Amino acid sequence: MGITSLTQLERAARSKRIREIRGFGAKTEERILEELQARVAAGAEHRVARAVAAQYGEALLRYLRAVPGVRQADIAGSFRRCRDTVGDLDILVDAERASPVAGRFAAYPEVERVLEHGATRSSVRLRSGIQVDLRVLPAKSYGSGLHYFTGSKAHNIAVRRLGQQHGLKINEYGVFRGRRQVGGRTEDEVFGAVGLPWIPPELREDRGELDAAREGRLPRLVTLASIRGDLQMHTTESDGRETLDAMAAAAEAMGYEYIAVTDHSPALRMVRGLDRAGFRRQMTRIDRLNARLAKLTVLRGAEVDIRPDGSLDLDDATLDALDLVVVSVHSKFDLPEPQQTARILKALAHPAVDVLGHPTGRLLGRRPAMRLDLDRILREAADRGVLVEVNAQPERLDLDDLACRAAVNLGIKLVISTDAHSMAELRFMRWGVDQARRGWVRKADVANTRPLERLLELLHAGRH
Ligand code: DGT
Ligand code: CA
Ligand code: CA
Ligand code: ZN
Repeated sequence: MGITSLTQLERAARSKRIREIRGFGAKTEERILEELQARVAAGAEHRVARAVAAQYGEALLRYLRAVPGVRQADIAGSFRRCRDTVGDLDILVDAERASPVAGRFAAYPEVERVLEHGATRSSVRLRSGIQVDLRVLPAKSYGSGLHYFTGSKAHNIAVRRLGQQHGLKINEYGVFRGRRQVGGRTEDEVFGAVGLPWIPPELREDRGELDAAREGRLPRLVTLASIRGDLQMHTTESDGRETLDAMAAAAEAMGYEYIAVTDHSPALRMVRGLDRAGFRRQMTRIDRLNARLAKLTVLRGAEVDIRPDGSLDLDDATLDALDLVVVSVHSKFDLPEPQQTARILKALAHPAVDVLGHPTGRLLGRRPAMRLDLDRILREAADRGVLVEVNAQPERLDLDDLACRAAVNLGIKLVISTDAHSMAELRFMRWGVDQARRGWVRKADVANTRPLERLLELLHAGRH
């Protein structure tokens, strides 16, 4: 139909022209309009997934760092705080006065429109629709500028107030006592001026990080390097795009010690989930593969559907034979809260369950979290020793930051998994780790930072 924009798509659906195409009907038009409505409701046309912003922002950052006279450059703002979505990108540059950085920024090939152009402050819109604000500061202000533009606003205000108590003025240009600058070259100097250690950007939301810093109890956050394996992924046996062998080879090349291959159960018909016999064959293939693999151990897993009534979509004997059982909701996302909660609680009560996958079912900008009593579900998981997933798919990031923190406070062990459907998606681990860090998650809180034996102990402790 020659449609190239969402506006055109909406117009075509409203004027009932889409149903004239073979294979499309009134139902499709309805679904398209619903989806467009959901995007507006979720603010999707204004915020982009952080992983998407990274593709544009990190390329632009490399470009800027290569401009003559640029000494340092960083992406600040919500991107640096690792929020799941970002409204715009804020890039900070430390450059010599003579540097052509502002002009080069405006001339970047991806720029669609220059919104504001000046020597120290510019703003553009990229062809991808993402807006980028650029600030150029001298080296003596770089740390305070980075702190200021990293935010959050609430954190900044709290730090500035602390500064006032110390008789200091803190802004993006530095830390000042009267008219004399006493700091601001680095972020360490900014925090140091108010008697605090450096606080990781992920925590800067005015959610207690200043008190924790003052009392010496900032969490030592989990890092990507401490992840030893990935516990959810799919292969061509269900809806993955690559074979078991290919996924295992990719994971081994990444230096992982173990992975769990978790193809879907039969209820997910559209993805050709495995039935009992299918899982038996898959387990045999995994056993043979393990015999060949030098370093990696492949756990025999499944991502089993939680049916609307809370029962599991696989028989007990097969569940028992598996090394790792992830249970997730993939249907009936719109049940009323009491039913949805009861559904998941019932699934958690099954003795074979190891991990609760993507617990709220949200898809950023497309589908809100299910209505459920998450606190009740997390407490049940804690009581039963069920691990809870932080799904690292950039559109899921489920649990979200606050739920991660709630889970950790309940003593739950989290699992950060990519839910990869291809080898490339194994790299999504980064987004999951960042999300967990926003939730104050430490290495010890994450099951897949443990060596295989410790992980298996944890899984067995959970089987009841
Ligand atoms: P976003 O872009 O909506 O995802 O969120 P941010 O946090 O990146 O917000 P943005 O781009 O409006 O501003 C970047 C940072 O600049 C923000 O995190 C804190 C700082 N900032 C902006 N406006 C103010 C303000 O009025 N007061 C203070 N203290 N800081 C501000
Ligand atoms: Ca921003
Ligand atoms: Ca901004
Ligand atoms: Zn799933």
